[in-house]
Amino acid sequence: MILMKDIIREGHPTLRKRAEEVQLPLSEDDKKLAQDLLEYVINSQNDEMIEKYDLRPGVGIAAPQVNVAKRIFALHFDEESGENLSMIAINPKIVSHSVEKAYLSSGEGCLSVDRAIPGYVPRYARISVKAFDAEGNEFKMRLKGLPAIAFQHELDHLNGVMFFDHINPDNPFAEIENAIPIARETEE
Ligand code: K1U
Ligand code: NI
Repeated sequence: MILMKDIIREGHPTLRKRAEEVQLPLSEDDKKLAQDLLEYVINSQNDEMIEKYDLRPGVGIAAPQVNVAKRIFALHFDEESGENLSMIAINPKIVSHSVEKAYLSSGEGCLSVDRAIPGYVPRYARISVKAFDAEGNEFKMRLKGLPAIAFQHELDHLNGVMFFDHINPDNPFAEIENAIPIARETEE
């Protein structure tokens, strides 16, 4: 089971590496890693598990964040979030994307970053993606809203990119052209 102690933090070199493609069919070790990543995000949205294991909530986590430089991540949005999406993504790719951008009006956070970094992070508003699941089956889907932003955040982790790399250093809250703001449910 993945715990906070297993998650590496900014400054660790693995977070800045391009992760390696995963060989298919998946090895048992890679399958276990993918399932452990998904388990972390599910547990981290459960109040009892948060309390018991001192977890930090997340909707996604990528293999490099547990110091494994492989192209695997997991995303989980429970029904309460209104999204109801749970996925393991192996060798994920963005096939096409909107011209329109989107950004979280509250900015982004990261399980590997222990400080608040203010600023807008421009992302594509809508993406068409493909990836393989833990059984090695290819799937394709379209994403928008918070799931699209989370997918791009996790894909960045596979390319050694951190969310704050995208923030305008001169004016973190500068208007982003042709972009829609997205408010989290907890926001007013
Ligand atoms: O990769 C990570 O560090 C996890 C990170 C990914 C992320 C997704 C979307 C926007 C920004 C960052 C998080 O999951 S941050 C926590 C979060 O966004 C969240 C947690 C619980 C409920 C709702 C949102
Ligand atoms: Ni992150």
